[in-house]
Amino acid sequence: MAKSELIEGVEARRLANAVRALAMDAVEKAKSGHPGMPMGMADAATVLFSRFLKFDPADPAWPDRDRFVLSAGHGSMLLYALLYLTGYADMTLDEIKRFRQLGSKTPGHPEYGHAEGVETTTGPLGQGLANAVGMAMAEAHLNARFGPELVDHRTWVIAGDGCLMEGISQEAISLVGRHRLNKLIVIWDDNSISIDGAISLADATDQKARFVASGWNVLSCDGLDAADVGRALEAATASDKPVLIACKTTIGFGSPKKAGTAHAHGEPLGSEELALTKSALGWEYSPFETPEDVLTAWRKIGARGAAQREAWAGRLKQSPSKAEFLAAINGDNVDAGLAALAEHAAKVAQAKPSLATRASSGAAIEAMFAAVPELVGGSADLTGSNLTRPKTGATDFKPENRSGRYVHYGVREHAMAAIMNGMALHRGIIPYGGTFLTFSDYSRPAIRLAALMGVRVIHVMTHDSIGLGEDGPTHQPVEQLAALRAIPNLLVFRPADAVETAECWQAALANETGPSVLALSRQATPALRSDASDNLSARGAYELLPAEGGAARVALFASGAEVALAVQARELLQAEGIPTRVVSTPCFELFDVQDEDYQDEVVGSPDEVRIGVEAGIGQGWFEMFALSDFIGMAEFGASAPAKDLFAHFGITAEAVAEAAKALLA
Ligand SMILES: Cc1ncc(C[n+]2csc(CCOP(=O)(O)OP(=O)(O)O)c2C)c(N)n1
Repeated sequence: MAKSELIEGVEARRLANAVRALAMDAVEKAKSGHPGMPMGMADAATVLFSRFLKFDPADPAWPDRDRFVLSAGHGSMLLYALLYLTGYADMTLDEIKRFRQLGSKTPGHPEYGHAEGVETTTGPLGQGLANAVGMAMAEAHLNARFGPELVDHRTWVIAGDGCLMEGISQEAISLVGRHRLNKLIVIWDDNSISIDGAISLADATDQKARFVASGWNVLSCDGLDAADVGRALEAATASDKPVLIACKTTIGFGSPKKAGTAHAHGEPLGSEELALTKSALGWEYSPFETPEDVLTAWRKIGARGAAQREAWAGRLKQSPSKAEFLAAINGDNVDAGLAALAEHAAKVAQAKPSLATRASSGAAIEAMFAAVPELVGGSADLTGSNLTRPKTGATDFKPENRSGRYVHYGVREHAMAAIMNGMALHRGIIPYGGTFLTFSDYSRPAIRLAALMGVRVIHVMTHDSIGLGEDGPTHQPVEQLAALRAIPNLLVFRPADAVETAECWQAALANETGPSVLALSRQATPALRSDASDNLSARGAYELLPAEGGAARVALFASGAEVALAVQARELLQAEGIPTRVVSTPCFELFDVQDEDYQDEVVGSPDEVRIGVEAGIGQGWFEMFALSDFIGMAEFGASAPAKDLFAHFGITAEAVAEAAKALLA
């Protein structure tokens, strides 16, 4: 590294050593963590933060800041050290000392919402890279919508070998390559080491060739040479395509015994080696101490962005689009969308269409799309099946039309979900995307992170049961609803008819603190509701039909397309003089948070026979509604017409009525 490289009067290496020292000390104190990556990448990150990244610690959420994503989340101390050194108010030295402790702003992996400057939760490798693609897409879209005066920033990523080995990376890089989003710059920590040892144990990919093949520009640099890193980053900012910078580093750089080995990856150096390392780096300060000249220089670096932010604020003030821009960033148009959906629900309550709920969802999207310009839809190559594309108002997002509000994600369910997370985190976009419910398994890791982060992402998942018929068991979800319901802070909706579908869309759109899944039928369902004045689905479960001829002896609980079947079963039972009521259960999670009185009222008296009906597994049903029995699936489906399958698996009105009578006997 060129010794002469000076930043704010201090040698770049000395600035980087402050990052290294904090990372080593924090991991040592916590007795756990990953020092190797921050030690290897400290020089490159120093160059990025001091010379390229547009940020202002005094206003961390400034909308036109560059986004920085530490995809290699195990190296979290790299980010925490940089946030502390550059002067983010909430990242105090105490927080650094509380690394990995309960309630700290410095959890083991960066978690969105804990400390300012952490743009996304990373740790599950590859997710951050795909989030960054979503952020870059959001930037490009909003840049087209509001112009460069208000939106003109880059997305920078530090990714490791692990991120690049994960399958999601290929999904993400090929999509962004196709879109030629040149403001995305990925700095690859090319250190040839992961946990088990050398990367060559498990991978011989020519990564540079892979990125080139996916439509990227690829640059290389010596990650331990600030001048060389600066040269590469400078070149990257002039690219006409997304850029990968292969940044050659040494894991655990500075450690005499551990550098360049997997031993530096994920364990404290140990006091002896730590002392040897500091001495090798010429760092003669006590634990957690950053010498004044170094801290002053870092704080000056942190203060530089204020001028850019103020200039931007001035432009915003003058802009005729100011109100529209702020409404977009703050999600203020959601109210108009909710109103449009309420109007739509009232119409379908009158019209009473018999439609597949996927078609009702398409109509709901159509109804609100114009009212909420922030909605950006898409599908993982199933547009015609998911019915996610409104007939009016949606054009394709593409290089020639970045203001397009419809994304063809290609066959990339996992990246689609992670990209939507990135869009939502960026703000200014409310993403929704479609696939088949059975492939929620492919999206699941990213859905889980959306739930953990608490971001509004809406998944439209159609073909939600054996009711899809002939495509067979590979495509028929059985355990997916239960599996999704197991994710905390995720709302899983399964509407029964057109009114409920509009209501569920309303609840999903209003859910700004977490993701939602809309599970929708391929097959038509009859209209069940004729009044949409109150959003009953938002209560999670409600009595659709009361018992007649006395107190209910049977209560049938059903979701989605099976509600109509429960209604038929009720008719059979009522015809035999058995008072039976039907409860529709579009969203377990929302029912679970209703007050106890309401829950008791819906669940009913212990004297009733209570049967659940859903063409999926019964897991979760018995506890939620204190059931006596459940009619559903206990095995995989089969390839046949839907009607035959329901008969074959015993999910029929007759079977429900028989089960009720058996329990009453
Ligand atoms: C999806 C996922 N799988 C596994 C892990 C566990 N893990 C954390 S770091 C790591 C190795 C990463 O290697 P690399 O990216 O080269 O990081 P470095 O060793 O250079 O720090 C693994 C397997 C994880 N965090 N996420």
